[in-house]
Amino acid sequence: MTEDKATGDGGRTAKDRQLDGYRVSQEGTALTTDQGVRVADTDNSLSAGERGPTLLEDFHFREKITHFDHERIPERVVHARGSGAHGYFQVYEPLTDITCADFLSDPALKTPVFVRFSTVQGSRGSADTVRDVRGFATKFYTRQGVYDLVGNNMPVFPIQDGIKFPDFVHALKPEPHNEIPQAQSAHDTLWDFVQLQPETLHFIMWLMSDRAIPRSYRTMQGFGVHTFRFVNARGEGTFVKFHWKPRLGVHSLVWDEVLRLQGNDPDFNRRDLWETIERGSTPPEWELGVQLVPEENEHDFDFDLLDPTKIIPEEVVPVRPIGKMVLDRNPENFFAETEQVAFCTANIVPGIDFTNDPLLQARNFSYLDTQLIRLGGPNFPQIPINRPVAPVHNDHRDAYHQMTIHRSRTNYAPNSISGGCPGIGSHGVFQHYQERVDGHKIRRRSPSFGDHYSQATLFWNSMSGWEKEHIVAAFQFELAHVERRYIKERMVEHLGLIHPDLAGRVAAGLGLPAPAVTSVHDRSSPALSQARTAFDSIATRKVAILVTDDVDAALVTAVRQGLEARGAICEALAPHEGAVGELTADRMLTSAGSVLYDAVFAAGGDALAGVGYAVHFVREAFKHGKAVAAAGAGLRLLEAAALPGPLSGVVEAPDADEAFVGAFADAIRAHRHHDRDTAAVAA
Ligand code: HDD
Repeated sequence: MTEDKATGDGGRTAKDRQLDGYRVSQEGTALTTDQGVRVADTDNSLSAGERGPTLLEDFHFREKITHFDHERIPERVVHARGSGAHGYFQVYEPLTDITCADFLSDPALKTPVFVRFSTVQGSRGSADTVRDVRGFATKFYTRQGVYDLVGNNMPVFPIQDGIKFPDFVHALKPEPHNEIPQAQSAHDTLWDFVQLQPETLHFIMWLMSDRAIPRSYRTMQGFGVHTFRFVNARGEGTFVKFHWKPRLGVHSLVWDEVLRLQGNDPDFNRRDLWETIERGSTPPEWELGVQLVPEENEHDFDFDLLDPTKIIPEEVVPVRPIGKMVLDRNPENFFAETEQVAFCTANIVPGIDFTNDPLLQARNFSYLDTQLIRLGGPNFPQIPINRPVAPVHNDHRDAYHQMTIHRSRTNYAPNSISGGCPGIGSHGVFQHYQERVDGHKIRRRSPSFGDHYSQATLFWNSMSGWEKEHIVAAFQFELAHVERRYIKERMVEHLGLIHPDLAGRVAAGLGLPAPAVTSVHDRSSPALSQARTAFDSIATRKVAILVTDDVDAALVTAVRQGLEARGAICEALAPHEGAVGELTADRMLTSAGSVLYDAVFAAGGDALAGVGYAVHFVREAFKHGKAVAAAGAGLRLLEAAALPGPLSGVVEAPDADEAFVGAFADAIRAHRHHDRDTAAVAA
């Protein structure tokens, strides 16, 4: 059982080796039917004469078309659009005092994982960069069976009880009469639901924040959302909340950039994940942290630990880092892996257990149920990507797509004919946490779930100035798309109960009166602000270098080398493909919008200032708060762009010396320069 140790076999995991058995290469093969019969012609169907009707006996034609006709499976009812990757998880130190989970017990163990990131509202073909929650689902292939941590990039959910999930999703999705809008929350039905269901409000604050428009899947947090339980070998429980923290910090796009990206590259987040893993130098990495609450402290908070619309502020219960996850291999086939992967919150292993969070309880039913229709029957755990690396033995039999040839003469328990096998083990078995449960059968929300405003206020209070600015703008944008005025008015009233400042500013944009001022608390949780995230690296940031044929190649090389040494990715963009002076263009300028990059360097030559698209490129990057630099002849492009100033993040110098490169890297490291958010620059 040591095959998953961190060393040996070229870093390949037990899951890799298992998947090998299913991988098929077409290289050097001849075309056959599904029955293995070699095919002579796949371009012309069998017909009665050259101009005659197609013959029914053309089994190759019929098989080919039939298979094609059945290629689609239902997309996920939510989280339909996603991207997956393989990797591993490694715990820092044994956690055996709090959990008997094997994969959390040995720092030398690399547990294989498959992660699927997703958007929630849109169809499979929708754009990546929309205002939405992102799914962050991790399948751990542990030696004790599959553990799924099916989380989101926001720590709270819009509803408290799973019975409201169909209502929320129906309200969120495109409206039923005309299926508009696609992958957008800015429409009447969503906001109608929100104004009537104030438990959504804390989540809505997150949704209106920049968390809903991540720069990359690699720069967003993940949360298990619910309070779960760790259980140790003595059967003692500890409440736990899971946090994934990205190594590169939590970074977002800006709204105008989001809108333009949807046209420039609808696959922006998917491509970013894929290309980063292919490049290999800085694989996506997260630290797993836990907030632990002893059972006896369950009622120490002014909210209910079982309420999934609440966080435990990190300042109250610190996040303890327990391990890291690295994603280092792309799937080989999107459908086989990313589309067919089936997560289920009920997939847990010894040492981890549920709580009575009513949302979690509903999820434990929903996920298995949805896979039955989506993947066509109860044998979906046998699909390669879903197979545990732990051995599977039970008396489940038959059903659609059974892949296993069970040799046993018995399929029931107890039996004597097969020696009682598979028998009940004594070691490593899953033991449910023995929680005492006592109560009347009722349909009623616990009064401890009743406060829907305090944590929404906490979130607002914790934001920096520019984050508040973005939240106000997001509310204005969304509510401006709502047709019914009374819905806007009700929303402004709710916002007044969150914070009068927020309500007043949103109301002003909508031409509505500010609601009467109510008193709200002034507590904050600084850890919630993205202004406090990691800004220590420019690794994987993409920099556009604008050049024309008369460019000074030495200048470009100096900057490029300086940035690449710090981990950035540079691309030279020129008005045409091919050779540009002594350089080679990586891309044609007009085929690449500034929104595809995190920073821009105007390198010149002299002709650059006359290229209209380059002027637009720089102005647009500036408008989106990105680092802008110019040296040598490139300075003239900045003059032509007439950027307002002085504002941060613009670096200019006659030569590209080390000080210039350092200053440019510092400007890139800041990610976005938000003092420009309101700068008057048209792009
Ligand atoms: Fe869910 C998919 C995350 C509440 C029902 N959910 C799904 C996925 C993620 C989440 C990341 C995509 C998994 C993948 O990549 O295949 N869902 C959450 C989180 C929730 C949550 C973090 C609250 C804390 N979900 C939730 C509720 C219900 C569902 C309350 C139903 C009662 N979710 C589903 C589903 C999906 C799903 C219908 C659709 C596709 C799938 O399961 O496999 O069963």
